[in-house]
Amino acid sequence: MDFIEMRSDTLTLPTDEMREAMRRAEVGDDVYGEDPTVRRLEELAAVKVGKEAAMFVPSGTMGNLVAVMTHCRRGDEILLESECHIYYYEVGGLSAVAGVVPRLVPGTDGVLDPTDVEAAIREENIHYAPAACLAIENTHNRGGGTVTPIRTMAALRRVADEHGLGVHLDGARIFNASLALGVEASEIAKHADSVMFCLSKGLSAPVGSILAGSADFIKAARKNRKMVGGGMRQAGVLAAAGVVAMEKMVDRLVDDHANARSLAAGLAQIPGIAIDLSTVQTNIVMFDVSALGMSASQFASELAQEGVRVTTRPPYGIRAVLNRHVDSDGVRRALAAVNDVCSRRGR
Ligand code: TLP
Repeated sequence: MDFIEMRSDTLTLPTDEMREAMRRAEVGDDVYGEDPTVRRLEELAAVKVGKEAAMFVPSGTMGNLVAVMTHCRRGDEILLESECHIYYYEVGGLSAVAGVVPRLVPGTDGVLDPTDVEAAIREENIHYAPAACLAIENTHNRGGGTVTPIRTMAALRRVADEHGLGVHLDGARIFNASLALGVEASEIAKHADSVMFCLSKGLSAPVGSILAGSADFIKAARKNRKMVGGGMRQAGVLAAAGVVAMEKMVDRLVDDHANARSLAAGLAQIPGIAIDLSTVQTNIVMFDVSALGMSASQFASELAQEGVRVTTRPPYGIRAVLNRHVDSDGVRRALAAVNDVCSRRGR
């Protein structure tokens, strides 16, 4: 890449080892349960997050949707953090497809307060949609890659238990959370009944996510996955890259976190850029350009002309996601480019 790609960690390309594993993958028809590579990935993934069973899905969005369909009946209520991915970025599938009613609870930078969740759960009343599930996102995308601490996960679990709710964890970036918290991913996932995580983000697989849970949960989820068209055939070609992602790519996320911290520290020095360093906990860096008198999209397009790609959080927010294609030299070049854009604005 001759530009610095920080729009997302989803833009990471498969490694040579992944491509080679894909070429060699032993495959079968996975709808018949006969793809050995998919099975291997699912077994590996279940162990990694400490669940009985796991299922390969084409995307995180489908993993979350199928989880919601499996936890809830149509007309049930699901509690979610107001800015969470399931609500914000999944095309309303939770209502349009799963038929559930979202009840939003604002968090702090995406982190839910168990007391607020408890207050949002309504006692049974003939008028109300029955609450069936609580969804937690860790790390939290719109929060800026923020991490929900283990004690908060445990407290949220207690609240859910007291009210008979299932707990789903959108752990698209659970290994980033695990690294930031200094615990195994299974220590985070144990506070949820189901967990979705992505192979296709910082772990660099070309396609695919995992939904894990109890054997019964995954059995029901397989049927829901089939319903929404996620029954794949010789999917071992894709799963093979997922196996490499799980076995070889988790430890390298530490580099993305270090690069995110140095990008954030550099941005904090540039006049016109506002950044809350306390939210920079993993591989996402959010900052604000309002003081430059530019919209986020104006800023992003000027930066793109300097060879640095980021996404916008309108009206003034910018998101940069560190990934394996951006090294410390890339961070340095990105900071120089931001500096240039800011200086042109007379800052
Ligand atoms: N996030 C993408 C975009 O959809 C915004 C990104 O670039 O960050 N949960 C979380 C927390 C996510 O961040 C994402 C993807 C998903 C679920 C969905 O995964 P995919 O893209 O595989 O459907």
